[in-house]
Amino acid sequence: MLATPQIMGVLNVTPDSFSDGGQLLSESGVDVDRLLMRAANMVTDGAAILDIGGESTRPGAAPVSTQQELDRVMTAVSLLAPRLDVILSVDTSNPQVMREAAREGAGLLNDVRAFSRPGALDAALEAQLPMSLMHMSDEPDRMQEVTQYCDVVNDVKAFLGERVAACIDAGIDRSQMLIDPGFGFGKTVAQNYDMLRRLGELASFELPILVGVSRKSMIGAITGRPASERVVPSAVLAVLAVARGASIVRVHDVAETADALAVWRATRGEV
Ligand code: 8Y7
Repeated sequence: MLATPQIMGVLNVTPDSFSDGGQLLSESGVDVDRLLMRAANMVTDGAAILDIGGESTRPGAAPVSTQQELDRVMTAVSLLAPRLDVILSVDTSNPQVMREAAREGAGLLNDVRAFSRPGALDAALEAQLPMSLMHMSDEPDRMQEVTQYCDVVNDVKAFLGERVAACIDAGIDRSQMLIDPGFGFGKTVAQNYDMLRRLGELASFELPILVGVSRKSMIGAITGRPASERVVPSAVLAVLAVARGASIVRVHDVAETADALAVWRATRGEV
């Protein structure tokens, strides 16, 4: 586990992500001034990692071509890598995007499909970067119909174990790997909360745990609030995730999460 929990700020260069889509991308492409401003603010607010995504994984989101995804992601990576002292994560399942981003200075590969696409393991092997293996039950369009688990935590652990093994078989070093139970990716509300309650059971992998719960529908289901009004409960869940072993929390609201983690650390005498 990393010494202190790290905040990963979400930077979507997509037209259609569920809570911040279209803010940094218009018809004419990536808005570089806004992107740089947003990214720099997140770093000032306490993000150690920025997660750049060029393809929405929201169910029903428009598929993007490799060229479109490359244009979006590479514009962001080449703009931010030389300017900000932060780890740039690329949220992609596309091996070509992984390769080019690594070449331009990306520092983490975040694949919600856990490097299952043809060529993805080879790209990760070449890149030699930290990589996040996330659980998702099926492709985004079908995942919410695939929520039949024997025991959600044990089944997610079995899946992650298989992906870790696949990475090792491909020649990738275990020290590069992070695991993520994939909150909201093919899980009912109850299963998501079960997973968070029992997050500590993932400690048996002895790998850093990444958690993304920020503004997700599991919060909307409890509070009845739209995505933009889920900031406080998102920060609460981020603290709980860290308290249960998460090393990295992926969030939209960096300053609020940093404050919440700071007061939580103070209660532990870690000021
Ligand atoms: C996660 C994620 C998203 C997550 C990791 C959203 C790209 C959906 N969620 N990556 N990506 N973990 N590793 O609500 O939970 O932001 S997209």
